[in-house]
Amino acid sequence: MKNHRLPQVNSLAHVQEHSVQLNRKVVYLFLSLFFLTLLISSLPAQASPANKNTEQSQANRIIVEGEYIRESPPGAYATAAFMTLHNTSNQDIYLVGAKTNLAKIVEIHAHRFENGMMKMFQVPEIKIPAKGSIALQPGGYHIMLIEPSATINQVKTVSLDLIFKDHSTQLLSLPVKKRNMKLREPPY
Ligand SMILES: [Cu+2]
Repeated sequence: MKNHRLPQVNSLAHVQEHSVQLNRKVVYLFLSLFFLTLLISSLPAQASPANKNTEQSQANRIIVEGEYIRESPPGAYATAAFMTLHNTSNQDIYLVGAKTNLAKIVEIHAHRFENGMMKMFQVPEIKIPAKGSIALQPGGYHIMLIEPSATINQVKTVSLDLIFKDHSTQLLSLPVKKRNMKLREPPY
């Protein structure tokens, strides 16, 4: 009886061992796939602007002055950031974008007269001439924050990255300014 049962136990143990090995293989396969996915998804992040700043970066040639962000009116779909950009270099520099965690979409906008009305439109870039300055101000160039987070009105400053043509970035801390209704300024 004993002799007869022993091989069965051994065989069962063998099956268990085999299935443990198989499970390990499956786990390794999943881990490999997981890390491969992580690697692939991290590739665009490595190429992201934040890592590209060097001494010669365009971002380092730009001095930002008078930067602020407008308080967003209740239920508004957008608000805007304004500032003056000074180019200290001998070459034209282009602002090509901006980003912040507090808005879904960030665009560079300008204004033009259309049918007797001021209308804003998106532009791909703003040229900051060599040794010159450009003002982003209500009714002119502005950085449009579309679908801003409600948090904007509850914080004192908003972090915003300016992105230049060479992919270099400059991180700004913009104070949040209340809207002055008496001034009748253009909203953006
Ligand atoms: Cu706009």
